[in-house]
Amino acid sequence: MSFVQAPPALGNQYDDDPALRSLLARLLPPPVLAGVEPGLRRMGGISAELYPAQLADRLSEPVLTQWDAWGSRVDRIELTPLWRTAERIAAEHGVVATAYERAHGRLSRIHQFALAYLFTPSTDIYACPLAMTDGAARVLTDSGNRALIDRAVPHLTSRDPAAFWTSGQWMTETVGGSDVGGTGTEARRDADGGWRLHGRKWFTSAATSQMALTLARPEGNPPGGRGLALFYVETRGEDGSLRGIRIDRLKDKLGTRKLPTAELTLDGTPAIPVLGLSDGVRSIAPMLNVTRTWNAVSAVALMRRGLALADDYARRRTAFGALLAEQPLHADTLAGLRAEWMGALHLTFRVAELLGAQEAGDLDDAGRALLRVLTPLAKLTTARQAVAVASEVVESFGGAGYVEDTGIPMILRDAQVLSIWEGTTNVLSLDTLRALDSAGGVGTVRAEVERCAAQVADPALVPLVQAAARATERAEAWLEDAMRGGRAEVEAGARRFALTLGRALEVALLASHAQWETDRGERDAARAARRLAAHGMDQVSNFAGMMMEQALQAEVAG
Ligand code: MFK
Repeated sequence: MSFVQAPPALGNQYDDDPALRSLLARLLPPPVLAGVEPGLRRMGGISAELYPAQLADRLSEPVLTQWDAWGSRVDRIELTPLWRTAERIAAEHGVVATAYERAHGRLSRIHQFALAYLFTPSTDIYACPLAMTDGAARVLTDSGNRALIDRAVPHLTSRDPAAFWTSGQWMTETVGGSDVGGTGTEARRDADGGWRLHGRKWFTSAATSQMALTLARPEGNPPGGRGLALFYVETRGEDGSLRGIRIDRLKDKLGTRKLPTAELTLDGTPAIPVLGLSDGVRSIAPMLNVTRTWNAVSAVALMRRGLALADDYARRRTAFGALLAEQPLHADTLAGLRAEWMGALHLTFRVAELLGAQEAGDLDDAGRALLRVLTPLAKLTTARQAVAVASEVVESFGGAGYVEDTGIPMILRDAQVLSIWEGTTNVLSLDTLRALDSAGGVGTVRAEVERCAAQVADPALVPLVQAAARATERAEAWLEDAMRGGRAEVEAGARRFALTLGRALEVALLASHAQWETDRGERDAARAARRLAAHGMDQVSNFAGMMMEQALQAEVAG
């Protein structure tokens, strides 16, 4: 009889995740935790149940039909079966609605993002339309545009699958996804005094949404981001046909292949200005900050999925006479990945905590500044971690990880998008500089690291928060020095600078949580925090030192 390897399997993804449960036990008072836990456990069960369906659905992809048999242009997109299921589950379980119902006040974002974290890995990136739906609900609610709020927000935040709408976020054009100020779509007045959009959107995720927020330049406006305006679009008329929109094709992407990402031509699309006729980039920014938080949640969720599978496999797979889980080097490798995921989890949920407090009107100026800075830092840091962790997860399965029908390669392909969409690592590093500028400097981050350090007393944890504080100080010193060299020098180092701050925050937040766990006799977070700190934080002085060494070597050689 030949040997057959048992595949990895998943249990309830809430019960099996002590790091999430420990985090929620600290963040949520016992009555709130008791109230939300049954729903989280249900979602953890759904996540495990959907995983085999996700594997079975592996090869199906959305299909665009542009013409019917008789020559009429129809532009219909057929979604994959799992996406249709995911839409129903998302609505019924309030994966967006929870944040707007605000049943737990300032803690509602923590509840919502815990649901999203459990929902995301088994639903083929259905988190993308949910992220944009959430962002659109936020922008519309904040806009004060009563007609649009009354029209759309009840749909975007509905728990009834029949009433639930998703929203697109159409920003990217052929000039690029980053330099949005170059948007070429024009908004022209029609005979009735309404607005019609004309242009080409080059990369629109979730083209099947009922509405979208998009940018266009009202005719006669100047170039650049300030000349753009934010518009609301309903994609289909009452008869179901697209309103002045042609779907030119679906994108052939490295990953997220279930997402019907499309190129669109807007040819007289009726649209309504959301918030005046200029400053479109500023108007859509709250949406970006919400979707970037979703991006971080998705990064943590994909890391968790990879690790859940790798951990389970390590307990089933024997090599060289022992289970992988019992082999010191394999166990050590997985422990390193676990530390990265746990650091990312704590940074991401700190953003969720602050966002919830802000939305509940419970955040002071310093808290708002911190949220503004932590949002790009969490997005860029966790996205890079997700790609690295997903790559190691593939390797932890050996050859099986490289074989498509194990479902493992999909994790890596999907993770790779997280550092690109919603702003690349470099764009987010520059946004961090912009955010620090408005927040009054690195002191915002330093204060957060100090807040964490003040909670730590265990002698094994104190050196970790001290190291995080030193890394933050070095980043601050680097910035001051680079600013003397000019803008180009600051921008050139912005990524190393931002990653230093992101990693220092992760270590500080994880260490302070570890103190809370230690007080309760648990050491998981302490082990992970030590490990994360050992992976390193400081990418500015190490780099500066390396450059100096290279310069000296070149001088000696010369
Ligand atoms: C799985 C879940 C994830 C969900 C995935 C969804 C997939 C969807 C696929 C996509 O749609 S990806 C496309 C997303 N596109 C981006 O993320 C754009 C990336 N580029 C940037 O973020 C650029 O930095 C930016 C477009 C903002 C630069 O444009 P500008 O016109 O050069 O901006 P400028 O002049 O710096 O800023 C304009 C105003 O906006 C300023 O305010 P003021 O007018 O008051 O001075 C900025 O402070 C403000 N602003 C910019 N970014 C902000 C912001 N305010 C708050 N938060 C921000 N993040």
